[in-house]
Amino acid sequence: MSLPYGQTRTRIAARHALIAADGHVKSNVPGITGAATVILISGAMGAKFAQLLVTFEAGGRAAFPANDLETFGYFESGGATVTLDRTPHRVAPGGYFFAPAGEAWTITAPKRGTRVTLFHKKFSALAGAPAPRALIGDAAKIPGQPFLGDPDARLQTLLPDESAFDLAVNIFTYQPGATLPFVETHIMEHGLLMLAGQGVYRLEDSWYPVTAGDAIWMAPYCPQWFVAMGKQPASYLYYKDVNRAAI
Ligand code: UGY
Ligand code: MN
Repeated sequence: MSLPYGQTRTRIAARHALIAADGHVKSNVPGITGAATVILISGAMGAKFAQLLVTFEAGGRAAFPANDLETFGYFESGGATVTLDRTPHRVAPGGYFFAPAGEAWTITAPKRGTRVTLFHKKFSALAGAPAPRALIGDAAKIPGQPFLGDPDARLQTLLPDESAFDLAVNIFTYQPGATLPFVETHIMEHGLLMLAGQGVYRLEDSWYPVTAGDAIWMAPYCPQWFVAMGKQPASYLYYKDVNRAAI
């Protein structure tokens, strides 16, 4: 359904943002060719990480050199070859990869229309902990665990729960009517992409109808709550910084 002339659901506040697909504008990003790339969340907004949505054409490519950024990539649709640690892996929808800081990676031979979300973060090392390792995974192989005992709100944890990792990326799936059990307020920052369904997201003192394709930024300590609504389950992919000291 198209929006009335001159309107958008997008809202950019100081400590949270909702970015609806109707306002997307492409950026040229060094290292990515043959793709439409939208930088949904970035330092320009006040975030300490970046969230990019990349839609590849056939023949598109992403090639990132080794640097101090770590990258998590999630394939929402299509498929492509991810080369990590000089090893190629064919990745299908639901597939994901993690490239630690200091490791080059590429995405090549994408099917036309392949949609990938990339999270980039400057790695924060932890004294005494090993550096996190590269990995390739498939969300379909990660069981959804009931969140705080609720079987209608299930969490898939895509990265290992180890102190080596300074970020987590999860998929949260809610049956219609299921909710986050309380309004969370926490130091961790979030970047989120609605993958399916719809609901209402509370961010600070605002309540937003949200739907598949919407992206959300939550600054540290942004009070947050969600209820899934409609006839289908709602699910979202989200980033979180974890496992590091407060100061
Ligand atoms: O992991 C989380 O903090 C998660 N429960 N937050 C959220 O879904 N907004
Ligand atoms: Mn949270």
